[in-house]
Amino acid sequence: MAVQQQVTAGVHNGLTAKPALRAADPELAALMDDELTRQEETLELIPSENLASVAVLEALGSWLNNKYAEGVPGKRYYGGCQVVDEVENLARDRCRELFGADHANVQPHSGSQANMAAYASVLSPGDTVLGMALDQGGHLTHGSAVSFSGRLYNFQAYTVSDTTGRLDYDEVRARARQVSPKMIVAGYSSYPRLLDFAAFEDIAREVGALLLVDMAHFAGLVAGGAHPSPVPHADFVTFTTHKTMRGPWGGVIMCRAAHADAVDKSVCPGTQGGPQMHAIAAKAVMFKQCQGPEFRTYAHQVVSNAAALAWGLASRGIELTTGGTDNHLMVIDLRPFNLRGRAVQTAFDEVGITVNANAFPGHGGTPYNPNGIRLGSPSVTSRGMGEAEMDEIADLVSRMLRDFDDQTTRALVRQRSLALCRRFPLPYRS
Ligand code: DSN
Repeated sequence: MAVQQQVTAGVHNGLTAKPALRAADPELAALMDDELTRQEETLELIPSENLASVAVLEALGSWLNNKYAEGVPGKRYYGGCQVVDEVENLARDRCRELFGADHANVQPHSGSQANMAAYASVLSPGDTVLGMALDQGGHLTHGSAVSFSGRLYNFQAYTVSDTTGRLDYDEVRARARQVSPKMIVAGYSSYPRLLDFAAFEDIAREVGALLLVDMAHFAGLVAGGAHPSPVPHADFVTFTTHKTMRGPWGGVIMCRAAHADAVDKSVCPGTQGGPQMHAIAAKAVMFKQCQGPEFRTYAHQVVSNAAALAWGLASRGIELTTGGTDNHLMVIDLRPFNLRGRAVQTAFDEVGITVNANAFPGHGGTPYNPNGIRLGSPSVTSRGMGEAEMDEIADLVSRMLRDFDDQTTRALVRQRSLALCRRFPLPYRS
């Protein structure tokens, strides 16, 4: 009876009904309902988050979960892999076709695992690698001392320019000459500008290094033709599938043919055991979606929306690192407001705007409480929002920062953020 009431209370389609789960574990089912409501009623501005389609989630929540398939298609260590071989081949072929890559391994469980396996395919512990440090906009796996990357390898960092906040490729070249890395890593988690892949390739060739581009953040923009592709320039390209790609949580490694066997062995048995076949199936669905015209429109809209949001913020006097954005993300400098990232993130949660506190070069804060917040357009664009809504969001952000302690402002912003959310529902209920 309780199950039936919940089912009829608006949660009635294939994804939200979950009759078996509601019967088996009502407590967990209720938490899932709460999280769906939270997602529906908040403006998701964390640039690494997005909305997977119903088709992707249907593949993910399936009996493909049940199969062990260590190895690669055609060379598995377990019987019964005839069908999952076809599933993985679909994902691999679609990935190669989408990005024009020689080889793809679609098994990494996440972006960090993809980087770990890609590094281990050609590097030995202690080898020198040049990457963008975490406090410069890089990722944990680009050499942070608290990550396997910084502990296993001799990571050296290149930095952004003190004056512009942008990469200066002469400085990157000088740093590469200085440290003679075996690999250069290009990629970021919070750099709001395009990377010059040809420059990175040229620097890597000059110093005899391999080039790995971590396009975790912008893979979907590349797939949709809204961003230059690193694939022709790099020996390895890694990415995540749950950010701008709008797929299931996971990672992928692409590489030149010469590294294909080493990469496959480095993923399994090198750094992982069995692949998650349900996630690989969902990645296959995602790659198919990325090949279509709708996705191209989406990717271009993500970039236009980020530009509109950045313009809306800048025109209200809010300072952004590097002055704006070329991609899907931007970082607000909170110092002029005398605010810190942690308090802002918490206050924004209260008013239905989800952001994350983020460091930026020369910020002077701490990693846990930096002086910036990072915003992005991928998720709100997936809801169907456009430039007009970006201006509305910029206005809400601006009001919050200007009248930070004012409860009337907070109530008004909450009212307006909720109204916006209601106009652009998530795809999971209807
Ligand atoms: N944690 C991710 C992000 O938010 O950017 C990076 O993988």
